[in-house]
Amino acid sequence: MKLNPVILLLAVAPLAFTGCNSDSTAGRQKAATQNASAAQQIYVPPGKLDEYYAFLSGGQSGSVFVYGIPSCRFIKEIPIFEPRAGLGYANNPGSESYKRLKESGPFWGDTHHPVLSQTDGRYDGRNLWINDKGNDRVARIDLRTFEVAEIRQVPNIQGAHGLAACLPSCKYVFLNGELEQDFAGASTDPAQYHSVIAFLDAETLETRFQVQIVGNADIASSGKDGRYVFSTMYNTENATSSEGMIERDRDAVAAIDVPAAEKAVAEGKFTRVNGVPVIDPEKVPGVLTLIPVPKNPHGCNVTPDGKYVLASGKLSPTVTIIDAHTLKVIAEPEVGLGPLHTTFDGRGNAYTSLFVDSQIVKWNIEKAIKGEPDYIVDRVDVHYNVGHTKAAGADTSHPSGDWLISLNKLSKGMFLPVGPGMPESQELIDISGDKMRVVAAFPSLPEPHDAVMCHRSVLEGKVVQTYEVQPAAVKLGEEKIVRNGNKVDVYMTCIRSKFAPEQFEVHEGDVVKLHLTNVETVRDMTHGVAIPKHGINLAVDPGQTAETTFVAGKPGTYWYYCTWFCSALHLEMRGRMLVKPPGAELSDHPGQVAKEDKAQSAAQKGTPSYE
Ligand code: RUQ
Ligand code: CUA
Ligand code: CA
Repeated sequence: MKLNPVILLLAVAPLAFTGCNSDSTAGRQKAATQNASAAQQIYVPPGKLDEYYAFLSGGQSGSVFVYGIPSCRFIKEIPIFEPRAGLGYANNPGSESYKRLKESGPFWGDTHHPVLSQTDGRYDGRNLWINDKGNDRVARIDLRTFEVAEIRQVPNIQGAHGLAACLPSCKYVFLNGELEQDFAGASTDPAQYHSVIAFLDAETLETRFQVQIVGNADIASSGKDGRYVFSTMYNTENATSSEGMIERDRDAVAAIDVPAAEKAVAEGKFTRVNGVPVIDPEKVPGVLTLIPVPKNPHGCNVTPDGKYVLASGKLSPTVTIIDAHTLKVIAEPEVGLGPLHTTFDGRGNAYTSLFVDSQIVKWNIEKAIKGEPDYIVDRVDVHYNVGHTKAAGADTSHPSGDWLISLNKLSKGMFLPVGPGMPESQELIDISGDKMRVVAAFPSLPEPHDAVMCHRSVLEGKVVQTYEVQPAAVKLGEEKIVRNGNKVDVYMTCIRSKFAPEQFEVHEGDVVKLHLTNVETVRDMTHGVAIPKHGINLAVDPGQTAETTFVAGKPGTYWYYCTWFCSALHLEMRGRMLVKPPGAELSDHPGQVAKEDKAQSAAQKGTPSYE
């Protein structure tokens, strides 16, 4: 029988339309409801604080980005290896931060792995460490001020990549050499190549000892009981070409017995290279164990209970589960394509980033060990090509189990196009239920590799409101100008809305050292001082003293002015540097301004005239 196509079309059309219609309406409604509930989850009303701090490494920006979670609001950039004029960091050649950075190496960095200090298996809110893969440095950030406290270049190492703290004590942080070289860094002969894992004093960042390995060391993670620390190695071939680096079917996880290494150092079983004791494990058995794992592993993560270390396969679709005490491989579950890093919820689940699949896969560790077929719990798509992933508190013994960040390498169409290059893309995933839920995406500067998230209670009461009075501080009313030949010290204070002295005189060519103390006693009253045509822009937080040295330029009037909007008299907050020709007579009026100024004396009594 032949059917009339028109009748057929009419017959099915209403059905088709209703079906389609109701489907899309329901679909849209469902999506809208889901979006609304996701929006509610991340909404933090104005004036309310986020629950978590997320510290994202800044990659080739050389810094650390601080975001609030769950709102995904950007709060601060901590400049470390690169100057940041806005914050007065390392941009004034005569300043302390500039000199310290210059002493440590070049003015750029490639930060990868932020590490928070712990006490008794919990974040303690004291220190944040970060490595610079580009110039083999480590920095320590003091979390009382969120500023760099130490920067140090590490000898005998190239491509200082993996960084972790030795748990449980955090006595050392250890740093992995990813790029092979000879000890002196002076040979081109591959037969001389090896890498070191460097153990640094966690406070001073001085290198205490190093362990030499043949091949390279990539990502680092510490056991929880003070015995072993672990590093993945993808170039056990010790090759110099990418083909050569993928020759072997298995590479390794290196386990270093830290007490055994300390004993070797105490017994003098080392060679001193560039001032650092280096242990050759071939000569001191027991210090290094190589555990074979599939081809070119990447991430290395110890479970919160300290039982297992997981090596993510990268070129193998597996994660290798190693007993962290016996160092035996106990399972190798398949998880998906391109596994890079693994993080934890504290409920027995692992979350592995899959670079090739652009997914986070959630899987149950014990089920995978027992070989139960349903060990994969859930998968969620991320956008796109995830590198690191980190759940809140996941490096401690007590993960929070609620939020996870996916640090994606490509954002493609996720944000408004800003040219051929696009911002980096992070996604926030709710992991509190059985199913994961992507609830937000947020851009950042290039390029976060790793992140660490801690609850705000960790830092409550730790972050200071104002700087403690520093020994070099200039006290209110004690401002002065001290001349010694062509060297001039200007001791200056600032407070809403005045610099004291409001003018000073120097000769052309004088070497002027400015000591500027912000004598405010309330949080957030930052002042800045810019000196036109002299390359000076400082930022000074309440209680802080900044110093910088410069050479006075051509004769003339140079108004120094406040760069941080601080009060209704912010624009009036300025003073004059009067540069006179060599030999001209100079006069000073230091002190008088500070003592007689009404705004200042009011502020001193705690009743500032301008808020
Ligand atoms: S590394 S993903 Cu330092 Cu994994 Cu970048
Ligand atoms: Cu001080 Cu503006
Ligand atoms: Ca290899």
